[in-house]
Amino acid sequence: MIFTEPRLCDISVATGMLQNADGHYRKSYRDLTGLYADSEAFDAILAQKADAIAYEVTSYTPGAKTSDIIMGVTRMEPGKVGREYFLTRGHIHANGDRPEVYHTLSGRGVMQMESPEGEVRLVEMGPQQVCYVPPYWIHRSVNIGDDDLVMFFAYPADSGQDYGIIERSGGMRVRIMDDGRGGWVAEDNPAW
Ligand code: S6P
Ligand code: ZN
Repeated sequence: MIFTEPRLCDISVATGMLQNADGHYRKSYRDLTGLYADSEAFDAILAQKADAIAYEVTSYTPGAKTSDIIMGVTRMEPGKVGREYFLTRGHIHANGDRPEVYHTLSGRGVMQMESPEGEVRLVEMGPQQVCYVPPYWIHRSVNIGDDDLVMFFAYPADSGQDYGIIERSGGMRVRIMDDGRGGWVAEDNPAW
């Protein structure tokens, strides 16, 4: 039997990156066109920083099987598009029965989850809180804080990501908005 080699990866919380990673992807604001409700406010951001990094993911993939675990770090800038807090695109795992674990390292976020039938679960997370995202839940992270949101994640390597499930249904059922008092409120997404 051939054993997989162990791998030690440092996490730089300050830069929001996994060191000794073998995967790195970035999403610019331009890449997020169509994601937010307020298109005028989004155009104003594009005019300023279309190619700046909105969020980035560094990860380590030891193999491709269900029994392999991808681990990594997502770092997302703070900010809002109009009243809507910055977010990741969100997806369901293409193999829907694969779960995921998210651990907030710094910043404040909401793990926004939705079942394929439209049930909504919103879990606010701060440093050293861990959220278990069960199988079949669509998930995205939302940065509700004033600083970068840095989260460690781990999930089975053959999960895959299906982004179409959200695109086809006009986004997720609710949007996480500024409540005008420094907090957040979930408002129905009329496009859903
Ligand atoms: C993958 C896992 C994370 C996200 C990352 C970016 O299953 O949930 O690595 O990929 O947080 O989000 P998204 O929705 O753009 O892939
Ligand atoms: Zn995922």
